[in-house]
Amino acid sequence: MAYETLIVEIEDYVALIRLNRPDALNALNSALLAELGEAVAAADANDKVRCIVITGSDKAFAAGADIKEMSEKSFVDAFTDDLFGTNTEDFLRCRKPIIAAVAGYALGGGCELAMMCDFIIAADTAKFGQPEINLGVVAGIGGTQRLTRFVGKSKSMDMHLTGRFMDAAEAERSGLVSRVVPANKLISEAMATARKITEKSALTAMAVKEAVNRSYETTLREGVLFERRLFHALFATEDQKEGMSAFLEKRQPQFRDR
Ligand code: CO8
Repeated sequence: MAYETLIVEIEDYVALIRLNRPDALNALNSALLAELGEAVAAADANDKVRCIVITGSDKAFAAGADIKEMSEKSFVDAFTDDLFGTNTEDFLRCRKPIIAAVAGYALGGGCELAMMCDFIIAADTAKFGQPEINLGVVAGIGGTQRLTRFVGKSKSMDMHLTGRFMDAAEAERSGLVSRVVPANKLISEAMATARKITEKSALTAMAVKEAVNRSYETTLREGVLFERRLFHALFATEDQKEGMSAFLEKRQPQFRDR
């Protein structure tokens, strides 16, 4: 399917979704957000996709929500249309693993989009920030909540109150990103990581995603119980038998997602 604001390629069971509004540093306008929702839902439903990578350009993952498009909105417009609410819920419905591969600016909604992915691989050029305060607003798709869980209250307050940017080294040090790679290796590293995930049982990968995400939604005790029940349930799958037999027989497992 052809998109106006995205480039989507599927290779080796990985869907690579590239945000493509170069003239606006991939600012997230309604057209892009709608297409991103469609592309992610299509990848989630596609048997030829087992992992998704979302990236931008060398200069910007995304410089935030599109300020030109937002600037004239009233409270009534934003509230009545549930501005960005539906996009967020659609995105979070995806059950397959999503990696954000971030080079350059990931600001405002761009930083929040990266944090809504399952993990972030950053180029050494990446810059993260929540500068909404400079525009007289706050983050709108989870920045105050997710960044705080990633990096703790003090750094999150610092980022949101000053609007400063965090470079890749600081982002790795503070737990926002899983690893930093040279900019010219970002896509190859992200794709290699995604391919590694595609070799696992897709069923088990979905269970991992559900269980880790549950840790954000619940108490430790409830989360651990949820995990234990998933662990028990996976003994009903062929992939558990295959995974454990393969280990004992000293061979690679052949998972069938059953
Ligand atoms: N919206 C619209 N256009 C943008 C945006 C944006 N967020 N960011 C950059 N652009 C445009 C610029 O207007 C410029 O266009 P033009 O050439 O037509 O004037 C072009 O991209 C290039 O930008 P610059 O000339 O400014 O490039 P610089 O290299 O000088 O600066 C910066 C790069 C530092 C990234 C700078 O562009 C900047 O500060 N951008 C705005 C960053 C920002 O404030 N982001 C937060 C936006 S608010 C937000 O995200 C709210 C979140 C709520 C939920 C989001 C859901 C999706």
